[in-house]
Amino acid sequence: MCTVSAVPSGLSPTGDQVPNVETLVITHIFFVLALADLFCNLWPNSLTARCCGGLPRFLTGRFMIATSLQPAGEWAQKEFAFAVLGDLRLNKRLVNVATKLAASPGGTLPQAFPDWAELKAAYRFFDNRSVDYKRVLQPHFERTRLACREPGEYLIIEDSSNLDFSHHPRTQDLGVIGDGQGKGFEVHSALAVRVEAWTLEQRPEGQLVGLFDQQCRRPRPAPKGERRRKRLERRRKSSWWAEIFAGAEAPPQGCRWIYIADRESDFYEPIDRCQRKEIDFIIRGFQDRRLADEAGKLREALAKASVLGQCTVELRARGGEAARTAIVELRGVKVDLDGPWRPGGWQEPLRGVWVIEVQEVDAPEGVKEPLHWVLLTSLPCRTLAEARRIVGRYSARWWIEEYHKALKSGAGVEDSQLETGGRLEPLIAILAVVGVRLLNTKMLARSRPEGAEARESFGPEALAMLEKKFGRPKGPWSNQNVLIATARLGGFLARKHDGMPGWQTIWRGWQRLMWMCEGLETLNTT
Ligand SMILES: [Mn+2]
Repeated sequence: MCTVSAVPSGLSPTGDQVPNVETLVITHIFFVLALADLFCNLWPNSLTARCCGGLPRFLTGRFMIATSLQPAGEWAQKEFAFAVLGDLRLNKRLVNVATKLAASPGGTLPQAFPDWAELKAAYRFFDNRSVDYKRVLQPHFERTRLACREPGEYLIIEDSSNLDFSHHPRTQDLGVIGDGQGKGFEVHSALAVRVEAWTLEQRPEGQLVGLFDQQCRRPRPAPKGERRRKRLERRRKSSWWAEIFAGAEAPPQGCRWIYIADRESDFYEPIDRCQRKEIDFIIRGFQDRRLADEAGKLREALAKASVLGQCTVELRARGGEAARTAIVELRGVKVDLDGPWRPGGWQEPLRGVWVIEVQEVDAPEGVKEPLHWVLLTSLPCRTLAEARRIVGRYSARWWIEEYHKALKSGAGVEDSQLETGGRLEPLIAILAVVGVRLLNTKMLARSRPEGAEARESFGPEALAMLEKKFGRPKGPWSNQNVLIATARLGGFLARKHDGMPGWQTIWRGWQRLMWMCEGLETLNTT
């Protein structure tokens, strides 16, 4: 389906832009096909090996993501047959188009469809308005949500990020982002991570399950001179947070979902939605809040709470400040919070919310803003051990930051060929799934550098290519050296002080590797 939607609606089969779009479509199909094969393969192996021991795969629930190198038709069937496009004929067409393109990933549309009638049908399909962002991603969401109903603990981390297309003046019909000057999209993602282990520092280690939800919007600027009441009535950015749970079934027994969001989401609606569905939450508070039934505010209650102890938080480099390990002091208190006013009246209080204050102590010199978090959570926080795990889980928010970086780099690799926002959206939907796969590879290279998942899933041809290009690695091919070699194809220098490769080089290298394998296959078959 990915494929399909990458050719946006409104495309004229005779229009000038057709060749461009074709190239783009094919390239991305190529990404998606190959990545789906490789990384889907990577993922269930490690999951089953790690958390499910010897259970047969069909019992673990992740069997549905397990695709090894399978024939194109089978793959397309699995990925796309269940997309809801409103018309079964469209599904049939979708599977057909994807199959054809999978079998001919290096070519153009006319090459994939030598028959003129079929080519016309493919263009008509791409033109169809039913093939949109949400529908492309729906099967992926459903698989993720189903996988999250297996017993275990899941972090569902939500955040938003901008895809900036300001530097493409020719692209029409984009949203307004940033300070109102930028143009592009706002992506709002909820990423599911399954917690599998805890480090000694009480930080969770886990496996990426997938996107629980994702929205892509082209925001319009707020009307000038809008009043507060009008603003509250309008559907605003803040109303999206945790909204995914409002219509969803609560998690089953033995299955814990912990919703994690930063202070953009503060505060009432997300907590209310989580409480109604008995979903745990850790949300960073933004403003001080009134307590219910008593005088006073949240910060005052925190100030009276006793200190539970200290722990450390790893901070990544940002805003010119280097990465550092912050030493923080923790306090916890349980409160009832007053409900805010919304059109229709005052809202019910939020009962029994734990609040943890995380305050950096002895911040090194030159640090402008010592770390200070106020976390609102459903998880009890009576002891230092409990508090440390809550802080550890909140720190796992960097998974989603890393994911958005992957998505931005992916969208940046080939962002210039489509000329309207509506055409770019389905392309972003495809890249969203590819980004999940790439993130998982990167995470495996980090958490299990010596693991063999990448070797198994890249397969002998890709490894032979890498070997031909860079020589045989000292040991066997591992998660880490496969990722590094792939990035080297994309321009990563891999010198001693270079650390791990960034997203740009990973994407570029991956793309090149796939083209090389394609060339090899062509040589071997002719
Ligand atoms: Mn944010």
